[in-house]
Amino acid sequence: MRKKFSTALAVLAAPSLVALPLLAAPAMAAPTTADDHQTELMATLDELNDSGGSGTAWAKVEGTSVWLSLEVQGLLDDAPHAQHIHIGGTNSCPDPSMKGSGPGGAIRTTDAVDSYGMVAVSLTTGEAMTDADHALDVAHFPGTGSYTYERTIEVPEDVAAQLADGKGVVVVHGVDHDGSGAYDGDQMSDLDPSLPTEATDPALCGELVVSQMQAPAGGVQTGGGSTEGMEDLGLLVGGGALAGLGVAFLAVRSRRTDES
Ligand SMILES: [Cu+2]
Repeated sequence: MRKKFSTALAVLAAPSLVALPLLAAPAMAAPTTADDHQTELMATLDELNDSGGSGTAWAKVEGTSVWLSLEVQGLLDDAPHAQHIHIGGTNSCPDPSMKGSGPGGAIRTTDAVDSYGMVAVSLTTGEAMTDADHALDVAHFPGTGSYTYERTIEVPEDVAAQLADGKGVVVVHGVDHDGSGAYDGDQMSDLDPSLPTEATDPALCGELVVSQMQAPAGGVQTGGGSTEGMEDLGLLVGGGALAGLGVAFLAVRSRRTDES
């Protein structure tokens, strides 16, 4: 199921992008300058659409460099979970009880766009592109229901400034509404009509708020199978799984420095 799904998506990737005006980040006329100092943010990821999932996200913004870490549990297994930072709207998560246009009143991605806005950053794995055009690059999103994600991403200045301002919202997608164990059903996605709406409906949402808390220095809970869902295990070789996240952050930063 997973392979077939990914292959179909790869084939459809190019045309589907054209059909995604709602996801495109608006061009900013006069980009503001991101703060030079480091801002730390945190989001509690709450379930939408009774997804059964939960999670936490941490972010650090320094200039236009954004380090992100996600811990997610309880979503549909063996299925890709697109994940993004959305910016815009009221920079908030929708009321989980809002009635959407999906099956049985499920909230579809576009139903809540007034709340969380559009995709600003695609939280893909490995070296995959991270702009809004890659919002459905499903081959490069986590593929299990529980996973740990970590990546440092260069973002445009206006995006960094808004994130540092506490205006980012993390949204994780993919909900098995009917409990069949796969993305299926009659209703197609509001983002890509070739996909079931289950594949793109929002499952988790959390507002990235400025935090005084340090990102966990002793390492987040990277128990047993927490990395199984990563498409690219190389992502973790930098030490994220064993060393603390703070150490991993420094490692990533120094590697970046070496390369430049
Ligand atoms: Cu999204």
